Amino acid sequence: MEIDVVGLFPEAVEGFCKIGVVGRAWERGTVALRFWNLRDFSAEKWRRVDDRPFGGGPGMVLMAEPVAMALAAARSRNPGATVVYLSPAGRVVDHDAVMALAARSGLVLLAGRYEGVDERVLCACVDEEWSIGDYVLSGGEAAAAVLIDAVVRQLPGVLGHEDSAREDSFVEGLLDCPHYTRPESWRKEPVPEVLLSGNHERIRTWRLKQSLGRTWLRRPDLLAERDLNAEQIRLLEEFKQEYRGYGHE
Ligand code: 9WO
Repeated sequence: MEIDVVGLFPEAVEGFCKIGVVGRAWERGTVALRFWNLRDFSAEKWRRVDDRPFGGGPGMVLMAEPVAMALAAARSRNPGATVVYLSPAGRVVDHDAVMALAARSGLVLLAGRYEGVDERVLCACVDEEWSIGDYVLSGGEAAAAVLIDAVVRQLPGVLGHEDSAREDSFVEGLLDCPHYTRPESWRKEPVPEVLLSGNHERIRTWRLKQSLGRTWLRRPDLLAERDLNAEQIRLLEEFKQEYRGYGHE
């Protein structure tokens, strides 16, 4: 898969893409990443790419021509790519959206700044608008980095043994279970003994029970969307009884 990032601070996204899972996928060639600075496509003095909004109002707006030229340059390297504008007005990304984007041949991600981008170039050159959540950021770069991370993780072979992707509890529609590592006792707090038992079946069911219980407590909306199997129903009931047994509501 090929991903191009276009914006005023592409180096911010590039730095993020050099580490961890995305960095390894880039090194291995599972994903090709390119970064384009809008200022390199300015025809104006001082590499200007923004100007005051028509109709008045605060801030500046990114001009259409540099954005169009940068997107064209990116698309010339990434033909057939979907051009995505990261914006609070976009459809909010969820797991299904990540999977759909990961199936595309390529993505060109446009990260805006200031008050936004001239609407005419958005209409002419952008295929889809996506948001990472209902809040306003200072620019689209952080959102582009989040989207790249979520999408690249889903590319074949990226997460080492494929199970990791499937076990990503969100794939199951459940929140993750708690995790522990050394020391066994930290500030007098122990690790749950089941995790030290070496009994893999006990550990599996404990982790599933914790995922179900956490989802029930923190994100009941996720539970409402899915059918639980007999084991999951039993484990969740056990969790609820134990939780109420501790005097919780
Ligand atoms: C600024 C603003 C202020 C009040 C109400 C709505 C607003 N929208 C914007 C806005 O979109 N400003 C931009 C900065 C221009 C486009 C890039 N920027 C941005 C992207 N802010 N927040 C995002 C973003 C992207 C993806 N997911 C969530 C937020």
